[in-house]
Amino acid sequence: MRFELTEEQQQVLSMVRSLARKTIAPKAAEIDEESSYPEDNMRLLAELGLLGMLFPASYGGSEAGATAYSIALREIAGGCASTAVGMAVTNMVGETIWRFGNEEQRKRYLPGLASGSSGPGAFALTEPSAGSDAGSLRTTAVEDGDRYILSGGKVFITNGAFAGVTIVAAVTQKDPRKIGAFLVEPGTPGFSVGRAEQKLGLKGSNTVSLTFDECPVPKRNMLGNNGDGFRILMAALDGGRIGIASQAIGIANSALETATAYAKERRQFGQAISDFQAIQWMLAESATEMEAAQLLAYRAAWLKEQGRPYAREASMAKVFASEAGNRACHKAVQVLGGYGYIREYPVERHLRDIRVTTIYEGTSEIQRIVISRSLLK
Ligand code: COS
Repeated sequence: MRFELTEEQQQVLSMVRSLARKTIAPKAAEIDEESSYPEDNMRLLAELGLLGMLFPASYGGSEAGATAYSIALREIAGGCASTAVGMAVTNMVGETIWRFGNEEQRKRYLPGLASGSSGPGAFALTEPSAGSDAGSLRTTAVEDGDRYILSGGKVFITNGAFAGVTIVAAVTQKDPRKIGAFLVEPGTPGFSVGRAEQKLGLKGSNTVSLTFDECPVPKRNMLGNNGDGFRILMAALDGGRIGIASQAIGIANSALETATAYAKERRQFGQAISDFQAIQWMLAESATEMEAAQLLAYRAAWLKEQGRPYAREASMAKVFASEAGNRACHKAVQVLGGYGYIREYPVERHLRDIRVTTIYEGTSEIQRIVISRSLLK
């Protein structure tokens, strides 16, 4: 067993950490304050090959592997979590098209996603009445000659207003479990985007509802075969969950770093507050939990890279990293006291940004279902 990054992974770490700290982090407070989509950051990520990390160079990607991707996402999240979400969904969509798409679909969509020229990717599964119960979709796709007619609506779709391609799940047959995954382009008749949601955190990420009003999608835009959709989307979410774990680790590490520096500077009762055991324990607990989260995320990413089953490990990494990360951000605010609660320091943003990591791409409760099913089957 070797607890070491490869030379390439180390290079990704140095490059992305420096980008995140020097260029991305300084703009994060403004992006949050103005709830503005981080277009410049996304352009930078594209230039550095960070939007197509999970598919080959022949389609414009950088094929860096799941571990390097997890490292890059973690570092970007530590700088600006809103930017990291846009990056995560674009990579997940690209990987899904690469894994399940045919040659024509790969050529049509992957170069634009990686270079940013087509806009980011979006992943439209969730509906008003189908969240955790992803199999209860109501959006339908009815066969009509050489196309499907999509009708229905999606909610909470990241990147939705800017996406160059959106993977849309819809029921294609009488059996509601028979789901198709469609590649839908902006401008398709009947496809419209709702207004951006006002969120607690991740304010710079774009979250919208999508409506499909008799929207014709060519048959050639279906990923895989009719009925494969649920499996494809669940497989995409397995990888996405390593991404959310990495994102939570990045946010929490940043909060811990701020709390540690603050504790050494802040003096009360004639000494630095870092001399008090109460503060030391909070820092120690957060550091220990985030280290454990990191090991879980690395292991899930490693299994994925080996082509071995990793759904359970991805869920373990996601549930642990997001819950421990929330605890770490909560403690960071506590260490900073009143200064943790105001915008002068970034920890209040970290606390708001990390909150959703126990919710999206499968709640903590869903992760526990996935883990326990794999134990009990
Ligand atoms: N990879 C591949 N296939 C999978 C899979 C996975 N990770 N998980 C399930 N499947 C397949 C199953 O093998 C099954 O196929 P068969 O019918 O051929 O046996 C099919 O999908 C249905 O699976 P299952 O019966 O387990 O589905 P359930 O409705 O019981 O739900 C959960 C499974 C709860 C795990 C799923 O609905 C889920 O992950 N929900 C959360 C959704 C989510 O993360 N939403 C966030 C959206 S993005 S913000």
